[in-house]
Amino acid sequence: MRQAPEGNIFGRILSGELPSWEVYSDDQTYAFLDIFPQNPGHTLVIPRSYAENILESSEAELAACLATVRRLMPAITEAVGAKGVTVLTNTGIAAGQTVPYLHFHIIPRSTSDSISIYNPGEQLPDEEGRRIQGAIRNSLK
Ligand code: DGP
Repeated sequence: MRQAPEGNIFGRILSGELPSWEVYSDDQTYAFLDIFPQNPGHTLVIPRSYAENILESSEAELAACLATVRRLMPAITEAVGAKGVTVLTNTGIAAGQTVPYLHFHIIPRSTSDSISIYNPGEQLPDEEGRRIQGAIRNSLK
């Protein structure tokens, strides 16, 4: 089990040094309410074994996190009367990651809320699409 760097806020929550509104816990994951909820019921799921982000977590640890996310989604939805749920994880400061400890946001949604991290851009030109497609396929080799 990897330990979070000293002072890491979610590491301190996991160790019980800082309080949190725990909603679920098992031997691999821990889930608690976000202190700055975007909607009522906004929950964070973290692995007990430290990883800064999704890329540093093992497939087994990610599977455990997603199993917890999946388990909590209907419970949270029912609890707050949400109509939908957004699940996301920010990776890197540029993406809005403020806490360097892998966490999955579970954000209950309603059709009338104004949350949007998805702002569609201009339609992708065919040539640029082919260029990016080729670059990604090359990176995967
Ligand atoms: P992100 O921006 O993706 O790194 O999300 C970090 C989230 O963590 C953000 O929604 C606020 C939440 N958060 C930050 N500090 C605390 C804390 O001390 N307790 C709890 N419960 N949530 C926190």
